[in-house]
Amino acid sequence: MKFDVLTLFPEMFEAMKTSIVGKAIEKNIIDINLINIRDFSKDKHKKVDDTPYGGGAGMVIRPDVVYDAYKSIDSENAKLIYMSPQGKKLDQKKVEELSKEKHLIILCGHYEGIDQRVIDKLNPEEVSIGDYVLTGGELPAMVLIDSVSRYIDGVLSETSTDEESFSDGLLEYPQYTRPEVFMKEKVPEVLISGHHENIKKWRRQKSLEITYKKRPELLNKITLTEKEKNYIKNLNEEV
Ligand code: 4FN
Repeated sequence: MKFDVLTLFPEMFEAMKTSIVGKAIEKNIIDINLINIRDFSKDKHKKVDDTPYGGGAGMVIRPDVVYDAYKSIDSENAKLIYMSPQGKKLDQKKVEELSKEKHLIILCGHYEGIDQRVIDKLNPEEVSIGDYVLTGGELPAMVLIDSVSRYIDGVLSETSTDEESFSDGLLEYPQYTRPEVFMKEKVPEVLISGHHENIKKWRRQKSLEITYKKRPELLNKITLTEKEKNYIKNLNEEV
């Protein structure tokens, strides 16, 4: 999968070269190409922004520079995404959908944003990572690339993709490793038992319990068996 990122701060993406995403780049499973919008400035001082019409604080990125930067990419069969607080919130369903694309072009804003005319002309899909004020779209772009990359064949080891509890929409069951006793607290007995059927059942129940207690709204997005619905109902009656 190819990611072209249009940004004024390509150096920020260096952080991605470590981690699993970095490994996937080395293995040529994904290709992240950074396009510095500033390279398309026609100004002798490489200026890309200007003051907002109508007044107000800050600077706005010029539409012509963004348009020229976009036009430098071969966009045939590519999907354009604009990281923006005005977009639909990124969720796991959208991540899976985007992972099926061959080529994503990701546009990142900065300062007060990008001149609306080039946004309207390029008509990107707007995607947000959440409702908080940020200084730019670069961190959101990295969040999107990280989450989408995990879904591409060969990025993760086989077992982690089909066994992971968060791909089924539930929160994760608690994890334990050595030592067996930490500050007088023992690892749950069932996990040491070696009884795989019981371990599987215990983990599923813990996932249901934790999701119900901490993020009950997640349960509305998924289908549960009658047995599982009953298990949750019984959690209520215990307290
Ligand atoms: N942010 C809000 C309302 C109004 C403005 C902002 C804001 C970076 C260029 C956009 C922010 C959050 C999630 C991109 C926020 C995201 C951005 C994102 C982002 C500089 C203009 C700006 C949501 C709090 C009501 C600045 C909220 N996902 N403006 O942050 O790019 O992708």
